[in-house]
Amino acid sequence: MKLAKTLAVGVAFAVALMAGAASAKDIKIGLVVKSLGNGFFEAANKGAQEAAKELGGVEVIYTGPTSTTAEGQIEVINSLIAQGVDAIAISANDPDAVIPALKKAKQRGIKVISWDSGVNKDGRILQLNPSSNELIGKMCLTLVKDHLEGGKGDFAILSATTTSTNQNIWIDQMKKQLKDFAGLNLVTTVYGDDLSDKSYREAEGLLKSNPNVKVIVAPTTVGVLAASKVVEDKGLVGKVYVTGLGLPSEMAGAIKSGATKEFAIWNPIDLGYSATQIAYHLVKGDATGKPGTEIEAGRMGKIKVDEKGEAAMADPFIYNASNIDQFSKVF
Ligand code: RAM
Repeated sequence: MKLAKTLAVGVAFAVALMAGAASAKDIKIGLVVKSLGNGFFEAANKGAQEAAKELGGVEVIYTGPTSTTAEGQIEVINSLIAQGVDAIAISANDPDAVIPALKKAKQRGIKVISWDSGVNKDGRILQLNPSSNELIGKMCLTLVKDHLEGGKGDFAILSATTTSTNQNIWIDQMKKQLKDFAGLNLVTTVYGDDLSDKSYREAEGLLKSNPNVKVIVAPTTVGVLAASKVVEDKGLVGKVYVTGLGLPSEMAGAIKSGATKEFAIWNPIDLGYSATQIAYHLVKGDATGKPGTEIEAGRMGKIKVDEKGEAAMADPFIYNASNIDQFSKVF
């Protein structure tokens, strides 16, 4: 009798323990970024951790390669598969090269989405864009125009890597919409690979070989910062301007020095928050992510998936001397 009772208590205790273990960090989400050490992704991770805390029982594993390569991301994906994550949310360095690794993840029952820099259809359930791609392209050209005297002149693009999905889409959009911006002349596009040093050298080189360039537009937070440093270091403030997509916290100095008058970005914290919410609901099974459906994303409300399997968040916002101090404290 006594033994039976002890056994029963023991079993109950073991069951309670197992239930406890299952509810503690039930769901693991791998948040894969283009590379570590990029302030944009660190801000996105803040949002991701916020979502994890809010949802409860969720662990977000923030990870990525040290350099912006697809090979590095493939290694990271394989390691996440080995760790038994439930979902992977990736900002890809290449829309296709990561697909075989992501398909392997899918075969193991892992829910895969892309966010920020997309993966092509075959490799993910959906792609979360920060904003409308068309609008980002138009915004970049408007920023160039605003920095050119009389709204006319030569400009150049400093991008991230040559295979980066998001930058390539935005550059395409800029080229498509150039016809609506009379007097803007795109001279060249160079690639700094979202590495500070390389971006700096590329910006420096392009100004040397194209002395007529009056504006560098960098649709990357790493590039825009590096190009502003070149303008400051080479005594070009007031002669050449830099603009594009930047983080207020990183670009406050460039606004103060005059290397830029204004630039734009969406909220990276909200982006990481939403990607995590979406991944969570896909794992829970209360959302499919299929075209035409909606997914609950906590404080961001419902996110709608379009016919192409993509969703877009808010419009980009412009930062200048009037609001830089306020926002540089946020991201
Ligand atoms: C860099 C990355 C990221 C992009 C931002 C604007 O941090 O390339 O993918 O969205 O810039």
